[in-house]
Amino acid sequence: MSTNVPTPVAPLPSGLTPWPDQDRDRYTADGYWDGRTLGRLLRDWTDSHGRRLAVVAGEERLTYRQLDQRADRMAAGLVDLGIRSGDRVVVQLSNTAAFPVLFFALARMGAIPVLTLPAHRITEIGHLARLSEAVAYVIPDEVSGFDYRELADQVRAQAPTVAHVLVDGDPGKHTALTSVDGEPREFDDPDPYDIALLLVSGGTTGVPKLIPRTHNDYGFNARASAEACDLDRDTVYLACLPVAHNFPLACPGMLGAFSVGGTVVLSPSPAPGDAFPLIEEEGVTHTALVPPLIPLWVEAAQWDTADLSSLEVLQAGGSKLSEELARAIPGALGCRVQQVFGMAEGLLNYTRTEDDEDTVAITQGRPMCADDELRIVDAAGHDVAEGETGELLVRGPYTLRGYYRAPEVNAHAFTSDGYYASGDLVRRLPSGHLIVTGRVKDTIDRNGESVSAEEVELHVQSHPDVDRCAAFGLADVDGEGQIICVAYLPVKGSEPLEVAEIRRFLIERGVAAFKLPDRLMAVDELPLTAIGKIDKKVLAQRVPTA
Ligand code: OOB
Repeated sequence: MSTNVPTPVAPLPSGLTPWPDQDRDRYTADGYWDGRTLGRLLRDWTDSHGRRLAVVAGEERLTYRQLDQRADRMAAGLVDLGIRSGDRVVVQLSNTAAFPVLFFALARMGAIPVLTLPAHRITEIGHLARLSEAVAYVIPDEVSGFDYRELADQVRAQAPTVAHVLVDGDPGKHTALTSVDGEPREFDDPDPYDIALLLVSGGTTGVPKLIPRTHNDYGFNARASAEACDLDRDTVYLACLPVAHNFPLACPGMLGAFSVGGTVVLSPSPAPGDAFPLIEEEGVTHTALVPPLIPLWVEAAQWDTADLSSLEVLQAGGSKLSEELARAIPGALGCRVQQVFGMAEGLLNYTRTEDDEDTVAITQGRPMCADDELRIVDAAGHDVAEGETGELLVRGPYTLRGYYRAPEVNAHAFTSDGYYASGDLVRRLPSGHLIVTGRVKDTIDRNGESVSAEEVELHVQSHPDVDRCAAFGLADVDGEGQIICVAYLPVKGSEPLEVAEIRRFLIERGVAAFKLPDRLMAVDELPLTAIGKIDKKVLAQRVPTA
């Protein structure tokens, strides 16, 4: 949807598009925004839970007090290096103790982390470092055979503002993160109404955008999430997705667990071989996965002897969880499932503990906050009838009003009255729960008909020889529009499928002719994005030319 009117409020010098004054006053008066910076929050949590265990990462175990002190020392070290309040720092750490220490150190001295993911490479990091004019880049030394110190050389060549490369581990010719250490001292608190961090947008098309999140809105995001998900001081949260992603970071994730005095366990990866022993040893109660990873856990749990009985909730979010998998999780993993439909831009939807089994299996949850304002609109921007499908628009106390340094994008990604156009197609049940039915742009334009990729996927997936699949459009070499291509993972031991057979199968199900796949390709893996969603861009590139 687009009403081609630019957002009315101009960005601040920091790059934040602020909420209009009346919303700012309302969110503050209602207590959503409590005026505390993220650095202050850690101080307050330490005052309440100082001796409790905050972080487990490899051999390291930090209490709240130790985390607080290490953040203070690193904040002083960053300032001693010449990094100032408001400077941007590209952070690309894996799930190690250095992440929370650096995160709070930056929050304390007011520099702004640009939170990238371990799988990002020069295309993304170079772009984000230039866009943010970052002064520093923080990396691990080497992970799974990939040397980030070499990537840092490329980044510096592309982004001359990057004056410091700080390495968690062996620094080589760069600077060791452990040497960033100074005598603790108090700094002026940054403005809680201004940017605390920049998140990378999750889109799988085009270059990533940066999403400014303020101290006020992100603190609320974490606190309210912890409440919606019933976390308490006995919560042991396992971050097995990359912790720099919004989902494991604050939905409720690491920050949500801290907000109630719980413990955060950082896993080097979401592989069952890494995660299962941690669940057993640390008594993990909550964790989060993207749906493409869940079948691996379900399968591994059948033979793995690790005791997973402490696990109470598996959160599934980031892409659509099939109803079938949602219903299989409790039996396979011995825990409840919670669906999370969220976005780095803000809005979060959760299924709740009190929701019945069907609601949890079929819906992607309902908004976290009573003041999340949602509209569901048609292509012309008009509200659809209740229960109908349309694009989700949203504004509220933790949803952005503008991307960072992106006036052209902002001109069509927001309505003139500040709603963010999510690009997600949803319908709403009378209970307020949402069902995500696809992306506005994830449709295939075939002979003038617009075909929903998700609908094709649901039909193809019901074939007994298809384990999982992804549908996408490819340019029609003989015509104007696109053809429908489906890549599928075959069920183990099944015979190869011909496209004619899948077309016959869909016709028997009563599917209209214009929705039938034109090409079918068997694959041994579905490529994933940096956070683990199916990457259709890469799939489309892998289709052999016919
Ligand atoms: C999460 O955040 P992002 O920014 O990586 O991606 C957001 C997009 C949404 O706009 C939607 O298209 C898709 O990912 N998505 C889902 C979904 N959750 C996210 N699509 C269908 N079903 C779901 N449950 O992915 C994210 C952020 C916070 C919490 C959880 C996920």
